Amino acid sequence: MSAEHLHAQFIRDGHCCIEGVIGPDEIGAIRENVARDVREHSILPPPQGYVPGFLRFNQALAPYLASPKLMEVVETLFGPHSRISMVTGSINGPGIPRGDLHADWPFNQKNASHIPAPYPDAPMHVLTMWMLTDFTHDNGATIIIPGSHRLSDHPRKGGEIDPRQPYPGEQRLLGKAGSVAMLDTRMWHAIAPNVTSEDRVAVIVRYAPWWLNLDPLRPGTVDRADIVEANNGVESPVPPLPREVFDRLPAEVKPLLHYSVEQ
Ligand SMILES: O=C(O)CCC(=O)C(=O)O
Repeated sequence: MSAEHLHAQFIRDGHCCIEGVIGPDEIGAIRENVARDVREHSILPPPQGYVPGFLRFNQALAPYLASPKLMEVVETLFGPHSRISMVTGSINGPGIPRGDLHADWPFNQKNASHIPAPYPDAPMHVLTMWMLTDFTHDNGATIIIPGSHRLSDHPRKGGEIDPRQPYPGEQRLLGKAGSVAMLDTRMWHAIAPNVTSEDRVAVIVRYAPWWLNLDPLRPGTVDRADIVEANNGVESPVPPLPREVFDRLPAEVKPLLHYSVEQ
């Protein structure tokens, strides 16, 4: 599918999927390499593996992070000078239960730093799901509600829509290993149960326009202290990128992460 078609689908449905970003010859080794480091550095216990700032520990995806088609869609949405805002290593292991439906930062109203609902109808942040195993119904392909990105709020506890319940029309983010799904972070989504005996392995990379203030995510900044820490916020931290990791990144990826290099 062309970048133009992917962009059109993203605008209409809130998501699209680029197939074959990582080729069949590379995917097996990358999956093993990523899974090992997610297990080693996870801040959550099994069946989940969750590593914020994953690029500090593992650069297996670095050659792909500025893939031309992906960047074409990101730049059509945000213009030039976009950034990678978060890189999270993720394993959803056997037995993981269904999660709550939610929108992601900066639209998630549970975060201390959020755009208050009713939020505007504009894409401002993209979640990309780098599928390192196939994403199937049984292994917990993410639950998504296509079209919900056009709504100005998301389900949450005590509200009209119970975030714990299945929602009419919900679908799954299915895809082959090596694919990269793109989601508008306003789109309602949830963790799905993994009922297989194998881990679902992924890296979640988020892309933001230069004008979105990422400091509330970044420990050590004034905005993190004043907006998040002072209010017991739940935002995942995005630690700075060590200079030696940045120096080894491919030239086309450096502009996406330059802002985040350790001072
Ligand atoms: O792991 C998944 O399938 C969903 C992850 C998710 O909900 C999130 O990162 O906000």
